[in-house]
Amino acid sequence: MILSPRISVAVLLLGSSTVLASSAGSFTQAGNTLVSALLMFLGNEDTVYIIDKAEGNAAAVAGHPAWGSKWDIASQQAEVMDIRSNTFCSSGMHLPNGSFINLGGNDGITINGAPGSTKNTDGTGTGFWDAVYQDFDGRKSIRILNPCRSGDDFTSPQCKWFDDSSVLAMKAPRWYAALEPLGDGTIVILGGFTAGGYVNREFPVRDPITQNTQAQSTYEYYPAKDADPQLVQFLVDAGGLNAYAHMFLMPSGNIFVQANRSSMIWDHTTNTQTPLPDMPNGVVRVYPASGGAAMLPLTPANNYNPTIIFCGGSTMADDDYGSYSGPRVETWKIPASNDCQRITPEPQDGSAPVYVADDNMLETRTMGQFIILPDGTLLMINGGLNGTAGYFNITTDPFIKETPFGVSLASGPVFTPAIYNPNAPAGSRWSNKGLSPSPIPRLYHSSAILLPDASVLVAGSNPNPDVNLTTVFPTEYRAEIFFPPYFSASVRPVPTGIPKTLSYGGNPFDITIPSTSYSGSSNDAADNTTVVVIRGGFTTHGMNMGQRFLQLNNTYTVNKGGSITLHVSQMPPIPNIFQPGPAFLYVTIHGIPSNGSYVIVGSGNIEKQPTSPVGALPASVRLDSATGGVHPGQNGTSNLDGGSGGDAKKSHNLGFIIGAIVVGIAIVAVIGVLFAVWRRRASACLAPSKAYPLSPTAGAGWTSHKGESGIFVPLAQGKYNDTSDPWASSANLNAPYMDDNRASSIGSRSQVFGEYEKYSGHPGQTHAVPKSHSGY
Ligand SMILES: *[C@@H]1O[C@H](CO)[C@@H](O)[C@H](O)[C@H]1NC(C)=O
Ligand SMILES: *[C@@H]1O[C@H](CO)[C@@H](O)[C@H](O)[C@H]1NC(C)=O
Ligand SMILES: *[C@@H]1O[C@H](CO)[C@@H](O)[C@H](O)[C@H]1NC(C)=O
Ligand SMILES: *[C@@H]1O[C@H](CO)[C@@H](O)[C@H](O)[C@H]1NC(C)=O
Ligand SMILES: *[C@@H]1O[C@H](CO)[C@@H](O)[C@H](O)[C@H]1NC(C)=O
Ligand SMILES: *[C@@H]1O[C@H](CO)[C@@H](O)[C@H](O)[C@H]1NC(C)=O
Ligand SMILES: *[C@@H]1O[C@H](CO)[C@@H](O)[C@H](O)[C@H]1NC(C)=O
Ligand SMILES: *[C@@H]1O[C@H](CO)[C@@H](O)[C@H](O)[C@H]1NC(C)=O
Ligand SMILES: *[C@@H]1O[C@H](CO)[C@@H](O)[C@H](O)[C@H]1NC(C)=O
Ligand SMILES: [Cu+2]
Repeated sequence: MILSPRISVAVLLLGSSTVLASSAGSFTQAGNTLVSALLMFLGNEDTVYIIDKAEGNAAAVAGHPAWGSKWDIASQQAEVMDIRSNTFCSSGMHLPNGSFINLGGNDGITINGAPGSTKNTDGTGTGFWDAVYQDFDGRKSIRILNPCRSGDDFTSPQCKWFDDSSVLAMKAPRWYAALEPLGDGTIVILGGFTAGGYVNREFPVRDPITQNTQAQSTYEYYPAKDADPQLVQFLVDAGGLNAYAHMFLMPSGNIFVQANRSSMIWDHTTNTQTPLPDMPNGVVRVYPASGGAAMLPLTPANNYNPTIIFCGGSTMADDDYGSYSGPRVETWKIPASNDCQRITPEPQDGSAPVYVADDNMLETRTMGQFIILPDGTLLMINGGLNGTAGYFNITTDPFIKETPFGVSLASGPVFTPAIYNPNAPAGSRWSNKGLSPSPIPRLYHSSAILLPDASVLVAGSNPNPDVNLTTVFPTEYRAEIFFPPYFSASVRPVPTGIPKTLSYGGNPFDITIPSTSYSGSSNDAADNTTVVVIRGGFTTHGMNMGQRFLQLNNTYTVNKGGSITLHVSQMPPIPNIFQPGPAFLYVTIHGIPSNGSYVIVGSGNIEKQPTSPVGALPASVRLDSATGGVHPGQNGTSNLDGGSGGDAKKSHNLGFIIGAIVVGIAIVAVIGVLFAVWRRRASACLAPSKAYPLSPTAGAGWTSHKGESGIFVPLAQGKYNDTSDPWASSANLNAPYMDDNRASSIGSRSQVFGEYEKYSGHPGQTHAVPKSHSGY
C-alpha cells in the first residue's frame, strides 16, 4: 500500500509513541543491570546510574567485582563503573548543578559481608579495605558524579565517580542516613548507623544515645559547616527505628521529620524540634518497617502547600524489632500494614497539623514505593505482603529457627502495582484496574524511578548478604519497565519551546503544543493541560529521596489551527517549595504526558537562590472553532496555524457571534451560566484563606534579587580541560572535611569518630584485628 504524502505526515506526527498501546499497565523486561540495583537515579535524558553494595557480582571492573553501573535508556544496556568505597545502604541526592552525591555506606568487606582483609589501624573499625572485593571503608564517603550522555566518553574522568575520602568526606560515619536538600541546595544529612544492623539499637537498651557507639544520632551538612555534628534528640527518642528517617523540607525552611511513630517540625538551624502528633494506628513507616512516603503534587490549586502521604509499613510490636543483630520474631508471618495517612505539616489556615486517615491500600505492603507520575497520580510499586526489610544470619539469630524464604525477612512479593489518585473522592483513590503483575519479586534492596518518557524503571532486589542466585529470593539483575495506563494513548503531546532552566519567579515563558498533540476541542484540551516539573529523586529502600512534583501555573491562547500556546509561570519564588537542581518538565493533556525535558531549577550553584516577583500571566484566550488533529493544508506545528493572540481573540468573537445567530440566544445564556460556574470553581481552588504570599514582598527563607536573569548552562562539561584531570584539583569541591580524629562533644562517641581512616590510593599494610559485625 502506498500512502499519500499527507497521510504519511500524519502517521509520522501521530506515531510519536514507540510503545505499543497493548503494553499500557504492564511490565516488559529491560535488560541486565550488571550490578543489583540497590540505588538508582536518573542522571539526564540518556542515563540511569545504578549502585549496588560491594559484593561478588560476576561483572568486574578495575580488577574487582563491580558495584556500580550506568544503564543507557535508549539501548537498555548497562556498563560497569568503578566505585572505590562500599556503598552498602548509602544515601543519595542531586546537587543544584545537576551532579549527584552518594553518601556513606559500609566498611570494606569481603565475601558474605565479612570484614575485609585490611583493618583500620586502631582496631576499632572493621574493614578498611579488602583484597578480594577491593572496597574501601565507605562509612564517611562522599561520592560525586557528573551525569554524562550517550555520546560522551564514559571512560573520561568527568564521567566517572569521584570517590576519595582524603579530599572529601563526611564528619561522621553513616549508613542509612536520611538526606534532604535545603532551599540553597545544601544537603542536610541526618542520623544513620555507624556499623549497620537490623534496627539502630541494642536490646535491651543500655545507652540510648550511642547504642554502644553504633547509632549515629547526629546531623551535618554537605557542603560541610564548621560545627561538629550535633545530637538530634528526636532520633534518640525514636530508638531503633530512626534510620532513613522520612524528611521533607517545608516552605518555611523547617523540615518535617518522621521516624518510629513520631513526627516533628525541625528547625535544623537551631536544632529545635516541635513535636507533631504520633502516627495513628501504631504503624511504623521507616526502615525496616519501610512504608511508602511521598509529598503529594504541589499545585496552584493547593497553593504549593505540601501534604505528605504514608502508606504501608508495619505494626510489629517494639520488642519484636530486636536489635542490630536481627528481629526477635519470624517477621515473614506478620502481615505488613495497608494503612495510609496524610498530614499537612504547615496548614495555611493556622490550624494544628493532624494526621488524616486516607483510603487503605488494596493489600498490605512493606517496602512499597511511591513514584509520582506526570499525570499527578502516584504509582505504588514493589514490596511484600508480610514482614519487613532486612535479612538475617541464621547462624547467629537466636529467635529464628526455620528459613522458608532464605534469609529474607519479608515474604509474599506484591507483583501488581496500584495507582493512587490524590484528587479522587475518598473511598476511590486506589485502583489496580488494568494493571498486570510483574513476574519478578522486588523485595529488600529493590528500586524504581520515573524515566523521561514517563515510564518507570524497576530493578534490584537482593535480600542476601552476597550474590545468591539459587535462593528463593535471589540477587536480581533483570531490569523492567512499567508502562503506566497513559501508554495506551496513540498520540502523546509534543510541546516545543521548553526552557533549559527555570527561575524562582520572574517572567513567564511560552510553550507551544501543535494541534497534532491531541484531538477534540482545543478549548477543552487547553483547560485540561498541565505543565509539571518532576524530580524523581534518588531511589533506595522503597524511598525516592528528594522526589517532588510541582505543577507550574499557566494560562493559554488557543490558536486558529488548533495549536495551543501555553503561557507558563516560572517556579514559585520560594526555593524551599522546590529546591534547586535538575528536574524533568512534562506537558500533560487530558492525562497524557509528553516526554520529559531536562531542566535545571535555580542558579545551578549552592547559594541563596535569586528570586524575583512572579510575572503576571496574560489572560487565557479561547477559540471555540479550534480542534486538535491534523488539519488540511497545515502540518500542525506552531506558526503556520498560529496567529497572534489578538487574531485568535477576533476569531473567537466572530465564532461567538455566528454561533449566537445560528443557535439562538437561549443556548448562549446556558453557555454563559456554565462559564460563570467554571470560573467560580476555578477561583475557589485558587485562594486559600491564609495563603503564604507567593510574591517576594514577605515570607521567610528567600530573598529578592530583582532583575537577575540567573543564566546558567547546565552541566557545562565544556569547561573541563580534557587534558587535565578535573578531579586532581579540589578547588571545585566544596569545603572538604579532613577527619583529624578529634573527639566529639557527644559523650562516649569519640571512639566512633576516631575509627575511620581516609583512603585515596592503596591501603596500608599492617593493621589490628577488628571487632566483628554482621552486615545487613
Ligand atoms: C519507638 O519509640 C518508642 C517511644 O519512644 C519506644 O518506646 C520504642 O522502643 C521505639 N521502638 C523501637 C523498636 O526502638
Ligand atoms: C495562577 O495564575 C492565575 C492567573 O494569572 C492567578 O490568578 C493565580 O493567582 C495564580 N495562582 C498562583 C498559585 O500563583
Ligand atoms: C544461597 O541461599 C541458600 C538458602 O538461603 C543457601 O543455602 C546457600 O548457601 C546460599 N548460597 C550462597 C552462595 O551463599
Ligand atoms: C503472610 O502472613 C499470613 C499471616 O501469618 C500467613 O497466613 C501467610 O501465609 C503469609 N504469607 C506468606 C507468603 O508467607
Ligand atoms: C519520547 O521518548 C521515546 C523514548 O525515548 C522516543 O522513542 C520518542 O521518539 C520520544 N518522542 C518524542 C516526540 O520525542
Ligand atoms: C481531564 O482529562 C482526564 C483524562 O482524560 C479526565 O479524566 C478529566 O475528567 C479531564 N478533566 C476535565 C476538567 O475535563
Ligand atoms: C511544519 O511547518 C513549519 C513551518 O512552516 C516547518 O518549520 C516545519 O518543518 C513543518 N514540519 C513538518 C513536519 O513538515
Ligand atoms: C557540581 O558541584 C559539585 C560541588 O557541589 C562539584 O563537585 C561538581 O564538579 C559540579 N559539577 C559540575 C558538572 O560542574
Ligand atoms: C553468620 O554468622 C556466622 C557465625 O558467626 C559467621 O561465620 C558468618 O560469616 C555470618 N554470615 C554472615 C553473612 O554474616
Ligand atoms: Cu539496606
